[in-house]
Amino acid sequence: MSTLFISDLHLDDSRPQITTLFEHYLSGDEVRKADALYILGDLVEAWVGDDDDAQLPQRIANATRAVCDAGVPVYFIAGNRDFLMGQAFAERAGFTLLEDGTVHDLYGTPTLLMHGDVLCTDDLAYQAFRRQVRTPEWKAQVLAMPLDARRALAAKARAESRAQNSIKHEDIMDVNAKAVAQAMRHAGVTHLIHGHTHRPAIHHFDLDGHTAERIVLGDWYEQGSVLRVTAKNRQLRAVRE
Ligand code: LP5
Ligand code: MN
Repeated sequence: MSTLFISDLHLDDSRPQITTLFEHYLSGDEVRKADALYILGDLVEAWVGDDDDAQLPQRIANATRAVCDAGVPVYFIAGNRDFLMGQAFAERAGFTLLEDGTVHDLYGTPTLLMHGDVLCTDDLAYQAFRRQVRTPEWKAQVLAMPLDARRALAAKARAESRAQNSIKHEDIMDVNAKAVAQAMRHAGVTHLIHGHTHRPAIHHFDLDGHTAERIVLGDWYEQGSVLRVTAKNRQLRAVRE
């Protein structure tokens, strides 16, 4: 009995070995015997729409659908790289889309699940960008553009983001402790799992007199990273071939 969490795979044609690792991991025993698999955002490097006819989205859909067909539910929370993913792809891929900030019960422990970007409140430029691109109007306008134009826009946004990240202080790109406490308080939980920052760790801290736990998932740039939760413990570890 275990529940698995992954995020920040950033699947992309430039890292074919990671796509293969993802496929192998999803077809292996650990996943096939799990109670559920959660993907907490940034599954791909850049999602330009559910109508993308490239090979990668199809491979992803095949991999996750096989997990769900094997009886293991797959849940997905969008990240800042795949916020344009919608219900059409979720249906093809057999997974359930969850709102960022959903609380699920894990073996008796209510746990807040997020991608993590909303917690980075010191990153004012990013939060302004996020507010702009997450409105239904902005998304509809972009999704109405031809695929090629969306791919070009995503490439521009990636280049701009990379340039800005290189001059931002590391601390600005981490979560803000007050935002973490506020989100947990608001959700009424002492446990939080998120990705985004690529700083895998299990943090313990005091939240209004209770011991709270925040687990940060790792990225899949060079190897995989998975959190395995059971009724007894939580194990954050690497995934390799
Ligand atoms: O993603 P990462 O790790 O580099 O940095 C994130 C934040 N950046 C982003 C931007 C994404 O990388 C862009 C890719 C989206 C692909 C799918 C969308 C396709 C449609 C096109 C969308 C425009 O999320 C970064 C944070 C960092 O995490 C740490 O938290 O700091 O935030 C920024 O870089 C935001 C910038 O500071 C401000 C905005 C830059 C983007 C400008 C877009 C311009 C688009 C082209 C216009 C002609
Ligand atoms: Mn992210």
